[in-house]
Amino acid sequence: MSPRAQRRSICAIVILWLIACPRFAPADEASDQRIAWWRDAKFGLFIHFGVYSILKRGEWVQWNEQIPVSEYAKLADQFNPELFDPPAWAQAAKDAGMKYVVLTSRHHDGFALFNDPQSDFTSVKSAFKRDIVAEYVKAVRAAGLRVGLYYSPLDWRFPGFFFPDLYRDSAIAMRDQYLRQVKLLTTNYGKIDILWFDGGGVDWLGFNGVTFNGGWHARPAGKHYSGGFSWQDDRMYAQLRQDQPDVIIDNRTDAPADFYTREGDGALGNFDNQQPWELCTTLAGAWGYQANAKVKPLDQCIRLLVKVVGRGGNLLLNVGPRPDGVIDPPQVQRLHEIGDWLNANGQSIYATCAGPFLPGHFGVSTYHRNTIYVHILNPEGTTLGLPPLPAKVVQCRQLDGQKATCDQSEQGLKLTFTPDVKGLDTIILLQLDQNAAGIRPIPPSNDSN
Ligand code: FHN
Repeated sequence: MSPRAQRRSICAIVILWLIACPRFAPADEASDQRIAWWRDAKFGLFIHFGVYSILKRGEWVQWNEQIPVSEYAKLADQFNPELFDPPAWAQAAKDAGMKYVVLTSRHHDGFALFNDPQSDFTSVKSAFKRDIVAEYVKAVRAAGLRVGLYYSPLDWRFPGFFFPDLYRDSAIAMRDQYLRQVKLLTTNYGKIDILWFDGGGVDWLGFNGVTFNGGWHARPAGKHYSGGFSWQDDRMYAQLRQDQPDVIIDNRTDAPADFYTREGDGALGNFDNQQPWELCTTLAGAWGYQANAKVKPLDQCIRLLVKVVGRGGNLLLNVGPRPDGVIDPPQVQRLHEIGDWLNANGQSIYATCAGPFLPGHFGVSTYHRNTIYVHILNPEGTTLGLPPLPAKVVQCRQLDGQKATCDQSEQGLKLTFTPDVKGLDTIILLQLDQNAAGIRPIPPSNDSN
């Protein structure tokens, strides 16, 4: 990014900060209240599980390999995760220091992990004969974690998804299923804290493409679907708010979102404390189970979590259990290691706000009331220069107990610290004489870049 563009983006952030309250400009008070627990939670477990797990080639295997719907449907007769142990899933999340879990209740292939009397393609009518969502919800709640359900309105079994105007009856049947199944999920399983929609909204219709004279091409960026079909998200949303008034939803339908999604390690993006957002990504490079998935290194996981939280977001980290229902042990081990780090350093993550030092080459910062946590991710030696801070630093210490000092002057702060031997994150606490929420964003100076 050119220095001019960087200045522009920093100015935009500063303006946003000036307009907004120190933490979030409430999109609306009700949404801000609904999502308060989620903003403090910071970290959740995503679970992609379904009949696709049997084939061990990810959750898009049906589309990627163009498996006919009738062929693919036979997988339900093989679906029998005999080691399915939802308390173990919940414990893995808890051991990781995660505060919520989001399970795919139905992905694009149409296989529902819950009971739907009007669908034969469900876990209840499969060889497994059990309502996975019911057992999952019970276990996650019992573990004291918040309950999330992923749901994909689109369903590859309906030609009306691909050609909503040509196969209008099929598209309407798909919408009827959407409205019916959301009703089932929000009335049959008690309190649901998060509904994570995926593959909804008009822009997914037609596979994000547009047909013309019998042809098809990708819809030009920014050009929305303009056909005659509607998901009727307003109907879904009215029903949702009635059945689960406190549930929070993401921005992947056309209904009002409580939080926004970024997807993949590469989508870390910019600092944004104006709208609640979450980065979802995989722990092992795959959403649905893939036999050759390699778990990401611990430092990559922890540093991503710190970078996300230091930009104002939450991290939703995904596992895809094996066909037998077990999360691969190396992934469970990694989750435990992340939890060990959060046990020691969680106060610099949970219930914090991003800033006031904006992200820079040095790393990021977070704060909680009158304590700033400077996360030094890329130490250069044992000192770090930070721009002037419009508050008095009354105490400076290193979270791991190692020696750290802070020299404050009108020119800025000079931190002297002991780099984290594991090279993960050196966290310096700066105790202020006031609440950090009143401090405007502080762009990185050259020293701290
Ligand atoms: O197509 C899906 C994909 O399979 C996966 O579920 C991700 C997770 O966010 N969402 C969609 C791709 O954006």
